[in-house]
Amino acid sequence: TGKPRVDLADIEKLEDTEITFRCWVENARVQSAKLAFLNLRQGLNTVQAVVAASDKLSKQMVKFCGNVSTESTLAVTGLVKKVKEPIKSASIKDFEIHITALFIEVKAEVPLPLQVEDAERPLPSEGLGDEDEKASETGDARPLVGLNTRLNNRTLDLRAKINHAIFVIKSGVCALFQEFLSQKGFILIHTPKILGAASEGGANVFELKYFDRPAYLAQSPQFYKQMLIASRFQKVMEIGPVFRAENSNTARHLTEFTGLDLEMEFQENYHEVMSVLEDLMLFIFKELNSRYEKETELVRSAYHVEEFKLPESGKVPRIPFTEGIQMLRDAGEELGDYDDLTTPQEKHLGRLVLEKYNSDFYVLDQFPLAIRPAYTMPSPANPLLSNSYDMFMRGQEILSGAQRIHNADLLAEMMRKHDPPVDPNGLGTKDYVECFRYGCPPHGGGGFGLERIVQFWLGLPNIRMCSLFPRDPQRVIP
Ligand code: ATP
Ligand code: AMO
Repeated sequence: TGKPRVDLADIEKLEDTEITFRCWVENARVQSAKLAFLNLRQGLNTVQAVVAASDKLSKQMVKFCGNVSTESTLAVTGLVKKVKEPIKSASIKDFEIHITALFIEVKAEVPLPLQVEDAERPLPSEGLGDEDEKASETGDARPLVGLNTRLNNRTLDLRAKINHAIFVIKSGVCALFQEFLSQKGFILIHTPKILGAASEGGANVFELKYFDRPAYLAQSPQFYKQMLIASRFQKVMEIGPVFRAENSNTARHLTEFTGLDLEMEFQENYHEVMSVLEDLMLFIFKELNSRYEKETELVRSAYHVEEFKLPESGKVPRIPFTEGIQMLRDAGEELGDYDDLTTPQEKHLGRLVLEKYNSDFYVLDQFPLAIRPAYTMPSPANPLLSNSYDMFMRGQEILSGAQRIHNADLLAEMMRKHDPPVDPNGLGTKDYVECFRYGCPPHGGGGFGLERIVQFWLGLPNIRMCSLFPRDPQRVIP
């Protein structure tokens, strides 16, 4: 039509004017030979449109508009009219569009492999395995569509408002992470993801062909972020992909996820690092609540998830690992002083902490040394413990971190003694260990799993929902 396209967010200012806008068809229905209704979507807004036959508009036009296929993209021209009764089925409740012209830009094929309205509904369960087409337990006649079908048709799935909200929040967490840490003087770094040897010295790495030799995908920026501290960068942060060749088919593991990492020099005590991490998360939670209230509410209400509780005092519960063990024992769990917690035990502790401290967010400090990576600083008070910590949201781990060993000889010794051992002279590890021979301040840091922060903030049943195109042991497409 050559007219400027409008944003439906401005509709209040456009009453009684004729507008042209780009939109998607949510649904279209012919009411009678003279009347058809359409639900049109633009961004997160939906509006109802009416096509009524008159001397200017033919019955053929009514039929044509009422039969446009769902998910087609259109250019629509129409008059903005205030309605008497609020419209329930649209997000724009006080106005509707009286269509005068409609142009189909791209017609969506019929049938769609996935209905977007099905993607709007909650998952039947964690959505692992083949639960597609499982009937709803809510008494709804239409069966709920499982996660596999949704992910196989991800571009249609992602059109659902609930999915837009998830990824707006995910983007928000990254922006807030950077905003807070930049303000504290952290600089954003970009470390290599193609490595000559396994980062962390572990086994969970993907090998790839790098010309005529093997290389590996980074399972963490760990060595590099520490090497930058040894390069006199005092505070560094990174947001980047992390690859894990773990055959973990759970609701909280991916083979590729986004790591939010930081590393910093400290003055007296590694608790300075923990304070930065706690303040960072409190800032992120507070700003998510204010800047992303609408998106958070949209997702949580679909899944009947309770709000995320934070301590009123503003003080994050910082619980020594041994105290956590004691809380679990008092609640009937059997476990030794230096045992690692299983996932069910972690979740149990989450419930106990919530009861005691009224917080869904907390930190466990002073983990047993034996269950931590080789670079972890042993605790000066008890060599079986370490200056290391994990953070939890709703009883599930979102971060691991520690004070690191900054003495090359001690680091080499701890690597050799580690189970499984790490070769301190190996390709890739040698440069890391040697960098501490030429001066390095005490330092510590941590790594968050971004998808987990989003998953547990929203209380979602599966981490795959928080990755645009998730990778897991079964899935590398789309
Ligand atoms: P981190 O790597 O820091 O320990 P994480 O939360 O990924 O973080 P993992 O050690 O990978 O921790 O696993 C923690 C728990 O997750 C395990 O104790 C186990 O209970 C559970 N888990 C891991 N893989 C599987 C799997 N394939 N099936 C069932 N549970 C698993
Ligand atoms: P870790 O191995 O515990 O620590 O990883 C850090 C955080 O990353 C997340 N995470 C995952 N998210 C999705 N899928 C996975 N398979 C997965 N594995 C881990 C978790 C976890 O807390 N170098 C250390 C960090 C450090 O000490 O700075 C590390 O990589 O939220």
